[in-house]
Amino acid sequence: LIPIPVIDVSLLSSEAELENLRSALSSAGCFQAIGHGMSSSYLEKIREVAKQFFALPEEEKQKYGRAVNESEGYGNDRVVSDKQVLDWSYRLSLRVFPQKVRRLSLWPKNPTDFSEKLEEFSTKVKSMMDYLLRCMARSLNLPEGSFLDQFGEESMMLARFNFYPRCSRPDLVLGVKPHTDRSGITVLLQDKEVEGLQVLIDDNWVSVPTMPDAFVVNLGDQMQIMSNGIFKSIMHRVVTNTEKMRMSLAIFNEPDPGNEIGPAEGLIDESRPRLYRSVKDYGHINYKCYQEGKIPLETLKIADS
Ligand code: AKG
Repeated sequence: LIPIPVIDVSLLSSEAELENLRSALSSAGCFQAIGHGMSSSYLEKIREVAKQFFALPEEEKQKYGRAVNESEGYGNDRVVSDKQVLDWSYRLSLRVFPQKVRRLSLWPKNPTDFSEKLEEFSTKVKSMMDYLLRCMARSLNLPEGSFLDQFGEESMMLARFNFYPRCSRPDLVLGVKPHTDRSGITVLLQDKEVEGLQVLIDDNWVSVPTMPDAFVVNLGDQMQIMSNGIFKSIMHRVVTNTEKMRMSLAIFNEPDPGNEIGPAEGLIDESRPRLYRSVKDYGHINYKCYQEGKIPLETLKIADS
């Protein structure tokens, strides 16, 4: 059994926990974060507003329905081809940062405290992510801001509420197909009780156990680029379940698409040549590559490296 690393965020001022962080991200590319300062009763409130929203009648939820070719709003898997097996899920995706890009008309009015709770939660998650990005740089002996500065003041954060209904044929359909995140870093609040998330470690799909008060932190493609391939962007998927429905909330954080990002200078030397070229708006490249059936990170690799 391959265990998923657990990192205590409150201990990251110690060299020993920093080393655990470096090791988790360079081997697994993910970890469960505890000691982050958000209480179980607080996390319960976030889960509660999500649950209340998904429990609304379909026509009420459709008021926030996603338009064709848009990424924000409520709906199912986006259709990109007639051969596609659709993911077995309902999603509500909302951009939360920078504040000016919020489309508040898509933020549910019901439950009435939805917006307030999302605003508060995403602000807390943002400050935890900023801290983790500083720790990640320190764990590689880089200046603290090496990654955070590349994200910039206007880093883009998207919240995605996922609802996976029961499914009679888990052998035929997934909740989310295998993918790596295009983000730099993703923080996921899993369902309290129902497992479903699996990560690919050493060619094995490993179930991420539920830990009610922990966040799953996944590294995305853009941190693999910035760390010059030292940190891994984790491949993951969600399986379906005949017995129980499942919910999760993912917060994706990616660098300001106007910023050029690339491997941190301190991570390039003769023994470790530069693996990736610098890039702007990786999200766009990522989307195009998926449509064309290419692996996005491969297209940015420098030849002979
Ligand atoms: C996604 O929203 O991209 C996920 O991977 C969701 C993971 C989960 O539901 O645990």
